[in-house]
Amino acid sequence: MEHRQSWKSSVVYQIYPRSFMDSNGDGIGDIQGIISKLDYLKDLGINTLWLSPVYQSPNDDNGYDISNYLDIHPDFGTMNDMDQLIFEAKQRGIKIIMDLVINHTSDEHPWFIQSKDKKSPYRDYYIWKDKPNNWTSFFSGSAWDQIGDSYYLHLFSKKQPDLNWNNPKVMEEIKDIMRFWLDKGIYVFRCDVINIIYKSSLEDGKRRLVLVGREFYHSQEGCHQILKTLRKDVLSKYDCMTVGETVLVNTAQANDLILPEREELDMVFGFEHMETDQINNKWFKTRFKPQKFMKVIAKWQEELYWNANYLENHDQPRSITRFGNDQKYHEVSAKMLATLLLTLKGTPYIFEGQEIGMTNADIKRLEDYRDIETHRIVALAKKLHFPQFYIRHMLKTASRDNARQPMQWKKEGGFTTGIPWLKMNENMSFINVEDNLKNTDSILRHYQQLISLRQNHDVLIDGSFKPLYMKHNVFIFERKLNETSWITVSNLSGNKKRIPKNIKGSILLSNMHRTSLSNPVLMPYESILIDKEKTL
Ligand code: ISL
Ligand code: CA
Repeated sequence: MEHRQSWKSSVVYQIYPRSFMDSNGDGIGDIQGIISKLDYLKDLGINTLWLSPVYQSPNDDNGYDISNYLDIHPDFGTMNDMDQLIFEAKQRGIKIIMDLVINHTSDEHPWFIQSKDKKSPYRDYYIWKDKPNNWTSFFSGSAWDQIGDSYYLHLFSKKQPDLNWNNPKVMEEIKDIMRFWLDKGIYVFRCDVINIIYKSSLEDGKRRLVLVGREFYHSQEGCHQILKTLRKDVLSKYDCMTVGETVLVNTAQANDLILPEREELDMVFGFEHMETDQINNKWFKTRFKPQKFMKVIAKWQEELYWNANYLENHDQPRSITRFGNDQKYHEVSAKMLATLLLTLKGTPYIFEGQEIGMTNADIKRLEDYRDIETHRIVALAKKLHFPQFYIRHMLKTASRDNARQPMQWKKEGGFTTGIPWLKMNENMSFINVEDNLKNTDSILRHYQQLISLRQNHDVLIDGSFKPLYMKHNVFIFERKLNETSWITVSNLSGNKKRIPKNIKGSILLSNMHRTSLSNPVLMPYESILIDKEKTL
C-alpha cells in the first residue's frame, strides 16, 4: 500500500484539563488526574490526546491566555508531571497534541509587561497604536484597550494582547517554543485561531454587526507565509502534524491551508457545520436543521483534501443536546452521532464526555457560569435591555460552559473529592462512565466498537466518500476502497423514516439491535452501518 501519513489513522480525544479528572481534591482537573485515566482512554481505543492549554496562565480565558509557554500551570501540576504524562501515554501507544496559542499571549507574559515601555525591545512584539481603529473583538466590544497614551490590539479579551507577526523576532521566539515541546516528544500542535494571526493593515474595517476589521486579518497571504516558514524551519524536522483552528473559513480557504503541496498545515477545524442552528451569530440559536447540516458536512467531505471531523469541543454546546435528543432518545441519538462522526472521511475528534452522551449544562444562576465570553455577553445583553428570560436562553443554548462541566465518572461525580471549579451536571446520577462501563450496550461501548472498526478496516480511513441520499433529514453516504463498500445511514430526526429500496447489504453496526434491512422503517435517530458487498 502507498505510504499513509500516520495522522490519517489517528482517533483523537480532546481533554479540557480543568474538567477531566482532579487528583488532589482542589476541584480542578490536573495532569496526574489525566495519567490516572490513561488506561480508560486506551481501552476506549483512541491513539491521540489533545490537551487544551496546560501552560502558565492567569486564566482569564482558562489557559488560552498564556504567561509562560515553557512551564505548566501549578493548578495542573509540574513539568515533571507533564514529562510523566508524555512517557505514560507513549507506553500505551498514545500521542499527545498540545494547544499552541500564538495569535496572542497573556497581558501578564513578560514580553507584554516589557512592551508597555515604548523604548523596550519588546515594544514591537505587540500591536500598539496612538489611536484605536473601529475593530471589534471576538468577545464583543472594542478590540483595543488603553495603557498610558497608547492602545494595544486584542482580538479576544483585553488580557489577551495580539502578537505582532510582522516582527521577525516573534517568529523566532515561537519557533523556539515549538522546538522545546517537540523535543519533549509531543506529536502535534493544535494551532489556535491560526488563520487570523497576520494583520495586513490596521485601517478601519467595513461596518458590520460582528468582527469589524476582519477583512484585514482573516486568511491573509502573510499568514500562509508564516505557516510555510514554521513548517520548513521547525515542523518538517520532526515526526509530527498540525491541526489548525480556523474561524470563518470556506472550503477553498481551508484547502489553501492543508493541501500537501502548500506545506502549511495538515488539517483544519472548519465551523460551517456548527453554524447550521443559528442566525448570524452563535448567541441566536434557531431550531437545528438537519438538512442544512448534512449538506455542509457532505460539501466539506467532497471538497476538502482531508477533514478534521468534530461535533463538539470546549467552545461548543454538547452535540447530543444540539444535533440529537438528550431526553427521550438520549442513547440512540448519541450512538447515531457517534456512527456519523467515526465513519466520515477524515480524522475524528471526540471531546471528553461525548463518549457517554454528556449533555448541555444545567446551570441555573448567572453567577455560576465561569466563562469570560459568557460574562461579556451577559453584560452586553443587559446594556441592550435584553429580557432576562432571553439572556438565560442564550446561555443555556450557547455558553461555552455547556461543554466545560466536569467529566461525569460516577453517579456521585467521581471528578473530585473537593468542590468542583464549575458545578457538575446533576444528570451524572444516570449519565456517567461507571454505568457505561458496566453495560455492554452503552454509548461508550458503541464508541469503542466504532473506533475498533476504524482501526481494523482501511475503508474507513482511505475509502472515498460519496453522498447517496440526503432527503427528509436522512443522511446516507458510502465509503469505498477497492472492492469494499460501506454505507452509513443516519436518521437525524425524531420521526420514523424509510430506508430507500436500493440500500442493501449486511449490518455491521446498529444502534437499535437491527440485524437485517428487511424492515424498511427507519426509527427515530436510527443509524446503521452496512457492508454493501456482503449482500445477503
Ligand atoms: O468560542 C467561539 C464560539 O463560541 C469562537 O468564536 C472562539 O472564540 C474561536 O473559535 C476561537 O477559539 C479559540 O481561541 C480563543 C479561546 O477562547 C477558545 O477557547 C479557543 O478554542 C482565544 O484563544
Ligand atoms: Ca487538582
